[in-house]
Amino acid sequence: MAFENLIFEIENRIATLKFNRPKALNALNQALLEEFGTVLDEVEKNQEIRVLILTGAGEKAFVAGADISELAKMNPLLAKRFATKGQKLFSRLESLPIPVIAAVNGFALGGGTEVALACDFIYASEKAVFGLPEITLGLIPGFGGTQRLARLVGTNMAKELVFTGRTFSAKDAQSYGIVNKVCTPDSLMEEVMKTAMAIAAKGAVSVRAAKEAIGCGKDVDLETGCRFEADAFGLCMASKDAAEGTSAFLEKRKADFKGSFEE
Ligand code: CO8
Repeated sequence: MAFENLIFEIENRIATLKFNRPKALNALNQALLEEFGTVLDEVEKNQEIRVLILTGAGEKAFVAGADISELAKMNPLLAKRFATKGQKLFSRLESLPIPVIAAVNGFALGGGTEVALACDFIYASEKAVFGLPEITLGLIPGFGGTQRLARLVGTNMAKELVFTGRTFSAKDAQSYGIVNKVCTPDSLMEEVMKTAMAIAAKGAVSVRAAKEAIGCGKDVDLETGCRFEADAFGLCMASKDAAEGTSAFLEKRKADFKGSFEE
């Protein structure tokens, strides 16, 4: 699929979406968000894709935020509409049935940190710079940042980061629980791909069920979450993958997962 502001590729069942406006440090403008929506349509439809990776084109940035030249011209109604559009898109990203990994290769500011927070987990280059600097523009995060950051790192740390708008390193992001792994710039994509391939080699039905169960648990009490987990566990037993995985263990061989249900 060809786009103006994105590069989207699928190889070995792993899809990679690269934000591609390097001259503007991959800032999210309206045209890019439209294309992002089209990519999500494809990822939702294409049953072959097992993992989606998000990263930025060029050496310098993952995404340096929403496009400030567009923001500056918006009246309040348009700004609200744009914020809502971005929020819906990031919620769709978060709700994809397959795992999504952010490979943060440089600046991830404002909307850049927000899109990474909507992914299942983040690997970052040592050169990555995170932050929600909207306060320095007289604004606040508008693509879900106040909500996802507070849920991930706790309200007090989120308040400090949002009130000051200060940027922070990949190492700091890791210590706050935002980043899973910090890599050298040269090894980032290799490390992300290794993890993506390890996930893609597992049973697609169980990976989806695990994502759904963990996602469900964020918003409900423990008992409800556990009940959901038991239902999802039962459903996994109806998959060919469960039959294959358990047989392979007992037969002392490597499982060959197909990702389908019993007919
Ligand atoms: N929007 C538009 N253009 C940008 C952006 C951006 N967010 N960031 C960088 N650029 C452009 C620069 O204007 C510059 O363009 P040009 O070469 O034409 O002058 C080019 O990218 C390179 O940038 P710099 O020369 O500034 O590069 P530096 O290495 O000196 O600095 C920084 C890099 C520190 C990343 C710097 O560019 C910067 O501070 N950028 C802005 C970061 C920021 O404030 N992001 C938050 C934006 S607001 C936001 O994300 C809100 C999300 C919710 C929106 C809700 C909808 C209403």
